[in-house]
Amino acid sequence: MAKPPLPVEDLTRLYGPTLNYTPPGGWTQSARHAGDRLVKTHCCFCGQQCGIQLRVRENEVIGFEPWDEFPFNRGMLCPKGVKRYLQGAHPDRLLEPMLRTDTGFRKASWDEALDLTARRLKQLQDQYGRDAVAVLGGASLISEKSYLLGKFARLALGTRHIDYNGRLCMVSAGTGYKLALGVDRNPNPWADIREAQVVIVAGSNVAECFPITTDYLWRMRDNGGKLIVVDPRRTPICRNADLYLPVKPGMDTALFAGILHVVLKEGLEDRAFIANHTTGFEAVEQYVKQWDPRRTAEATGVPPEAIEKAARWFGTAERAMALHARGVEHHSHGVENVLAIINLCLATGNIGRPGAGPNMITGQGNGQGGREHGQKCDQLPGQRHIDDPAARAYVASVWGVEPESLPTAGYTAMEILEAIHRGEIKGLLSICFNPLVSLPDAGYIREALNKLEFFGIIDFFLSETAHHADVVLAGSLQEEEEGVVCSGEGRVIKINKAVDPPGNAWGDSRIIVDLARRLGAGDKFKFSSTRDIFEEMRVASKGGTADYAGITWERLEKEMGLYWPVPSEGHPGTPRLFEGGHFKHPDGKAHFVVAEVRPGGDPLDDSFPLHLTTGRVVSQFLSGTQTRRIGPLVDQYPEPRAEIHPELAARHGIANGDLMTVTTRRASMTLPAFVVRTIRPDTVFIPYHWPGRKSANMLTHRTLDPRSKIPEFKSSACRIGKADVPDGVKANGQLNVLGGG
Ligand SMILES: Nc1nc2c(c(=O)[nH]1)N[C@H]1C(S)=C(S)[C@@H](COP(=O)(O)OP(=O)(O)OC[C@H]3O[C@@H](n4cnc5c(=O)[nH]c(N)nc54)[C@H](O)[C@@H]3O)O[C@H]1N2
Ligand SMILES: Nc1nc2c(c(=O)[nH]1)N[C@H]1C(S)=C(S)[C@@H](COP(=O)(O)OP(=O)(O)OC[C@H]3O[C@@H](n4cnc5c(=O)[nH]c(N)nc54)[C@H](O)[C@@H]3O)O[C@H]1N2
Ligand code: SF4
Ligand SMILES: [Mo]
Repeated sequence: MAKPPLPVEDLTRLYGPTLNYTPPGGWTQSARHAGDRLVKTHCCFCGQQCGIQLRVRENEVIGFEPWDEFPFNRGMLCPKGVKRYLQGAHPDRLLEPMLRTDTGFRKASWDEALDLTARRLKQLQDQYGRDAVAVLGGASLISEKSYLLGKFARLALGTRHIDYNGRLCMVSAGTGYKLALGVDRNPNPWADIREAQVVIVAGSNVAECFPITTDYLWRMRDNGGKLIVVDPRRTPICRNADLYLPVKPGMDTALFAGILHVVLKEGLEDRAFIANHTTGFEAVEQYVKQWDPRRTAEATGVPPEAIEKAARWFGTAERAMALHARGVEHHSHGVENVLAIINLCLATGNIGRPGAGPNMITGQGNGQGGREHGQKCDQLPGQRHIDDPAARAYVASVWGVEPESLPTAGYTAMEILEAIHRGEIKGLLSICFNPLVSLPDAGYIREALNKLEFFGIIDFFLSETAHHADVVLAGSLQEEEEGVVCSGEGRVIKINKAVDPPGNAWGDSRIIVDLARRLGAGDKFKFSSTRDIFEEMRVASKGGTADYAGITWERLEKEMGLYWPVPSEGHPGTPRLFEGGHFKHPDGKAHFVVAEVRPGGDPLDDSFPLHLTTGRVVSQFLSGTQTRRIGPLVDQYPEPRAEIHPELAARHGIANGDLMTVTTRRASMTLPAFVVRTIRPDTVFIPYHWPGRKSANMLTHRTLDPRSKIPEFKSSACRIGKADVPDGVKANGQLNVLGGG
């Protein structure tokens, strides 16, 4: 029986983010004291994983210092990194477990909260079967926690259904790289970017989302290299671009087919590399024949001369790289987009060498490590496939169980929510995920959450999703437990513990281990520290693709990280993959895969004639649970605005700052207009970091890529209009009048 929903607007009022919080000493760091400790670790936010030193006084992180020696960022940090330390002692920090009541939440003891969680999950499994309960994880978690969570789902609950928020992030890239190259990791270390003669950045707002990569691109240009940017918006990195290709949202496969067409027509391909190190070239060659510059230009909105220029630069360079992020991956043909980029690199022999290769720019803090050790629905530790009998046998032997007892592959993140909506999944345990804000079609997601018979959440802030939970377990920030993450480069690095969780909050790993014991699986979870978990994870990954067998915490500290695979303790690690043209498929070759142009899942028509695309701004992070609480970050960009071109604005009589509505086939949203010349006139952009009626995900649709199961956040059909605003309501800063929470 579904439970009646609590009044969410009330909860938002009761438990919404504290915005007027000012830490003691103001928003700048407090003065240094003699007794302060410095802890070398990494930023908890994006996949760049910048080195940082946290300044700690007693049991509180009170500031930071740059860590100049860490080679990736050499002391540089972005606006989020320098403010991350303000989360630990924030007044909204959850300091004890909470149970839902008829009107909100009450504090509970750990015994009460954990007993209830274990009992309800077990009851639901007894009543409806093991797969009636699902687990959701996250790629901000250190790898020890994601390994633990995968084992927890398979052994303590015995459910097939565990997946994670990285499913919304870059699984299209992972799927494409596995299909073409046999491994889901970036081919190049970032230092290679500086060596490239040409770099294409496709679908990434590098300056706002990966600020430190900007520096690598600048150095590449200082060395004489050329930068090509592919984006429907002229984002800040375009100031340094030599060529800008204003692609229509959703049309990257066609654009890269067009570029490859020119490369082949002009004979710029690397025939020797293709012959010796690849398969499948002929089919791709045949397919791109139809994508001549004129047809490509019509489909993509990029002028034919620009397509030719990009092809010539890329095709004649000795070392060329193509970096891509969510702009090409968040599509129902995200895998095709990625494959089209890889095909271009393979055809020109740009891979396995310094300054040459396709590379995905990793989003989440542990976006890479989070998809290596078994919190994906189809995965066992070491990036092994759960359907592979040898992988099952090996991991089962490490865990001390029979291979047959391991569940098979389950649903992906969005499919789990759909199964909840259908009533097939009844119970959910979620950590490090805020699906109500971050999944598409938020109205549908809210309905699903309200149907759950039991919902437990582990977080350190009360996210909007947690408003729907029965139990909220007060977990830990990254700096409150010790472990490893794998940065976007493929470099495994050490996260050091700075402080204990405050109040009566617990480390996430302690919560999961304790739950496993209460579910009767204690003998398989005899961990007393995250180091114990790491040591087991090393063994479980041994021989897998992401082989950590030779990694020790001590080596990571001493060597400033290690690039996997590291099969033995004497092994130096593998910064650059595929050197000498050796690929990870059984035949040792790279595989060309035809990337066919397909329409998106929410096509434009007369009623919805514009593209809506969504993404980020520099000062906010993901669903905003963390950054919407940090005053100076909020001040930089307090609420969503819809970016539109002056021509489009004029057509609708909208001036900068006016309230406007954006309507899709699902919902309508009212927000201020941000009139800018830097966007295509047929495209609207809204950042997605806010909940409730400020949520861009009310508007997005649920179509998934059939292979990666990523949602199509980057392209919905919409129409716009000037908002019908009641007299007296001014636009700027007045959005709260129209849309709560
Ligand atoms: N400040 C900040 N930084 C972050 C994050 C954050 O939330 N805030 N999140 C981190 C995470 S998890 C991620 S995944 C990354 C995301 O990093 P990015 O992918 O760089 O960021 P997005 O804003 O999602 O989208 C990137 C760009 O894609 C463009 N785009 C939209 N549609 C298309 C299309 O069809 N084709 C092409 N070629 N481009 C298109 C958009 O205009 C946008 O400029 O950022 C990471 N870093
Ligand atoms: N429309 C639209 N939607 C998008 C995107 C888009 O571009 N457009 N981008 C998508 C992408 S790329 C991503 S990555 C997702 C992200 O979507 P989410 O993963 O839902 O976003 P987060 O804000 O990271 O939510 C994580 C939650 O976990 C908590 N948390 C963080 N670290 C820890 C930890 O160490 N332990 C515990 N216990 N909790 C933790 C935070 O407080 C937060 O409540 O959003 C996706 N949604
Ligand atoms: S670039 Fe990413 S990792 Fe570096 S400080 Fe900014 S958010 Fe943190
Ligand atoms: Mo992401």
